Amino acid sequence: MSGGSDKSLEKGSAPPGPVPEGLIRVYSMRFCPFAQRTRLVLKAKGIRHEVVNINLKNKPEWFFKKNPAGLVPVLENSQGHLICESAITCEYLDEAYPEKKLLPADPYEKACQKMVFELFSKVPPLVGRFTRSKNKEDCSDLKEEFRQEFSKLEEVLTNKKTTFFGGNSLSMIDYLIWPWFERLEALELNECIDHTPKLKLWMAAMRKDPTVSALLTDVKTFQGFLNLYLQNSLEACDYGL
Ligand SMILES: N[C@@H](CCC(=O)N[C@@H](CS)C(=O)NCC(=O)O)C(=O)O
Repeated sequence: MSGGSDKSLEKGSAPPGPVPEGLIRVYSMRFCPFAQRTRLVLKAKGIRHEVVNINLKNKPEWFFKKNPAGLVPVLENSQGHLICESAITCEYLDEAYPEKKLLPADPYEKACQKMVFELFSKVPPLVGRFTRSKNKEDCSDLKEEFRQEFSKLEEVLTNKKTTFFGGNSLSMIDYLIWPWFERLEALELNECIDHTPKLKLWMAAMRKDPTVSALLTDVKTFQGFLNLYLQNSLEACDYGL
C-alpha cells in the first residue's frame, strides 16, 4: 500500500493491477491541489487507501482508460468503479464511507457549504493564471483580484462568526478549499490575506488540524516543483523524491 510518496508512473509503464478488496485507490500527483482534496478526505475519514502517482507531463497510455480527460484525481475501487472530478470524489467518499461524516446531514447546512464552494470557485483559475504569469509581468492586477475573492470568503466567516466555513469544527468545505491557501506562501501571495484577518485565523487553525498538517508540502519543495513545472520538465512531478 502506498502512502503517496512513490515515484509517478509514466508513459510506457505497466498499469497497476486491480484494487484489492477493502482498499480504494487514488490516482494523484503529489503537487496537485485538486488531488489533495481527495487525499485530505481519505485521510480525515481514516479510509484505507493507496496512492498511485501519475506523471502528468508524460502520462501512461492506460491512464486515459481511468479518466478520458487525463486529469487527476481519479478514484478506483475494488469493483473497478472509476470516479473523477475532485469535488465529486470527496462527496462520493463521504457517502460510501459514512463513518465520520464531513458533510452536514442538514440540507440547508449542506447547501451553505456548496454556496461557499461556488464563492471560492474563481480562486483556482486565478492561481493558475498567477502561476503562469509570475516574473513575466506586473502582477498587481491579479493580486487585487485575489484580495477581492478573499474578501468574499472573509464576509462568510464574519457573518457566521465561526472559525471554520461550516461551523466551529472543520468540515468538508474547509478541506475542499484549503489546498490553494496552503500554496499562498510558496507563491509569495501572503500579502493578499493581510486585509482578511478572519481568513488568516482560519488558515492558522487549518494548519493545526492533524490531517492538514500530515499532508503539508514545505514551501521550498513546492517552489522546486513549480520551477521545473514551468520549464515543462518531465521530472517535475517527482521533485524531491
Ligand atoms: N476539475 C478537475 C481539475 C483537475 C486538474 O486540473 N488536475 C490537474 C493537475 S493539478 C491535471 O490532472 N492536469 C493534467 C492535464 O492538464 O493534462 C477536478 O476538480 O478534479
